[in-house]
Amino acid sequence: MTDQVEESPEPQDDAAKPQSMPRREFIKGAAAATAAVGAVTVAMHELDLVPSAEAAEGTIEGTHMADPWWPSRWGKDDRIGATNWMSPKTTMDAVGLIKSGKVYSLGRVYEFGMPLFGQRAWVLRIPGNPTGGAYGKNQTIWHDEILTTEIGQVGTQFDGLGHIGCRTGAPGDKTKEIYYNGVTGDELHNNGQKAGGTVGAYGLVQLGVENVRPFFTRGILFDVAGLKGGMLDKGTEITVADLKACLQRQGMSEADITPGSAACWRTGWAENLWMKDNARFNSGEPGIGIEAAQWLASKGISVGAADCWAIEVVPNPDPNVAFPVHQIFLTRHGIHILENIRLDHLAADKVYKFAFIFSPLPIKGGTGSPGNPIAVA
Ligand code: UVW
Repeated sequence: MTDQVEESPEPQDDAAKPQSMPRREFIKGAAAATAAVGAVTVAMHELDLVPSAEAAEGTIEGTHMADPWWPSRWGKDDRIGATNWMSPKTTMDAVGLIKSGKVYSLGRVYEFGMPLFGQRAWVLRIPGNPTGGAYGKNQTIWHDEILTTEIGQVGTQFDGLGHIGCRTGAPGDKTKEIYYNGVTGDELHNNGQKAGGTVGAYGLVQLGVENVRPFFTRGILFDVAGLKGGMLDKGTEITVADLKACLQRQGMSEADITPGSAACWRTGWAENLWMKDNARFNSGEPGIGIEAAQWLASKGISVGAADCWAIEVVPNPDPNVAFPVHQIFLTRHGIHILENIRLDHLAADKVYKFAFIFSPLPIKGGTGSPGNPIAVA
């Protein structure tokens, strides 16, 4: 690869790590470690997230967010992040991977009872039976649905660049909440027109998911569950060595991860626990950590995807940090995230390279998108 993405900075100061933090306390630990002042506990999840408070101006010392991540390599006005890697050339490269024409659905069914993060909800109702009609002599009747949900953040979900940022100042200071390419929380909600004022409630005015380009690109599967002989447990970090071992086991090399690729890793988490043991599913997960995220970012991937709810190891082995991979991908590098996908069928067929196709719903101002990505082998 000629045009490498700049590596992210070195991660944490190990000396600062509490040594015996219970796993379920990890995010509370993160808040305490940043000396949260007057932070309000919000029961968002079994893991009780606490918003952290204090940080250095513009960055967070001693973390993967220690140096500024803007302007983006694609210029200060860029709003589409790593989808910039995709081009007609990468599309044709993906077409070249189609050999059998077999199509695999990577999306999960959206339904009542699927595991959800925190207090998110899935409420689908059909008004009337039928909803309308009958119309005309031919007596046409129809059904509509009403859906109440966090439309981009439930089930199989694609994270847009407005989903995750980093608070680098005092709580409430929207000018110090920083997202991809230095966009501030103030700009995200009201374009900076009302700095410090009421935020707009009608969708993000920047970095909304409608900006995302459709994906038709090279897909790569890292079958980590296959490598390890079964489902990884929660809190198990997938390392760069693991990803390299997957490539070797699969007869591939690092050269297979070309700029614009969709990188997918299989942990076995959802295929064993989805709607079978939601409490365990939600209690944490295996996934990549900071090291692997930085390595994948250095390869120029456009999206990171996995068969678990956050794609990253939860709890993180460093109890001082919460969802660092989300920040490395979305906030630092503009790399999208795709959660809760199916990969078991690809692994069963030993399909490790494929055309990855997904067009996120262009929901204006949305933080993410549901949908059914496909792999064509
Ligand atoms: C958060 O929203 C914190 O996580 P996710 O993107 O996994 O839903």
